[in-house]
Amino acid sequence: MFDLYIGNKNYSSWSLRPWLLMKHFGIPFREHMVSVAGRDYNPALKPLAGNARVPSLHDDGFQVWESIAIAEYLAERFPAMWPADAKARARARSISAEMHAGFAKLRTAMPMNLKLKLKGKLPTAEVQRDIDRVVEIWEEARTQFATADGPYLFGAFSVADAMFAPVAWRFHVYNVALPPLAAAYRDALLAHPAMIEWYEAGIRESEAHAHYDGLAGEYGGSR
Ligand SMILES: N[C@@H](CCC(=O)N[C@@H](CS)C(=O)NCC(=O)O)C(=O)O
Repeated sequence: MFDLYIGNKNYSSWSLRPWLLMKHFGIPFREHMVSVAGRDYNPALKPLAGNARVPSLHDDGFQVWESIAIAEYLAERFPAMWPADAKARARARSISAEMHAGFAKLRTAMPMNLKLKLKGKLPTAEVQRDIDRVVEIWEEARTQFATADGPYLFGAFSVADAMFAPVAWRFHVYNVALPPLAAAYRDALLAHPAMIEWYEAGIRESEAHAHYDGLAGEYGGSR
């Protein structure tokens, strides 16, 4: 039996990734929520994961941590989590790894916080570079690799969509202007039933963390 340890749904973008993947593919799991406060890691989480962070997947007690490694572990059992075509699969892996390793400027300037209602502001040049790269990745996948099997990056929902899902919330909450293809893909992610389930649970949470909430004023909005 799988146990998935996640952080607060309002804030924990990394936790959303494996949670969404498991929900989309109908994999049964027990969900356990721990409090996260924007720390790089938390020694209190060490019993749950070697890296002292969430998400962490336990498979009958065996621990798998790091969102991309959790996705790979699951995909070994459920190969449909990656595109069937070898080149599409390779591209899906490249962009998933790029997401896992990069986009620090975007992540720092626009942390996931589902409760914020913002007007938005002009991104710095560095943040805009990250935004432009996300748009480029999405447009390339949708125009060169997507099959007719769905509105997601490679057609049917894959690990790559789970990896980019929190970015859809960021673009939405921080009011980032997107060209039409990227906007349509963002909207497809936001309309996913499991994304809606996560959002509705997230906005009901009462815990508040200044680290994430403090940005509301900067972007002309409120919590
Ligand atoms: N690279 C890790 C990042 C995980 C991470 O940064 N998790 C945060 C929550 S989103 C955490 O556990 N922080 C500890 C805390 O704030 O207590 C992954 O891909 O899973």
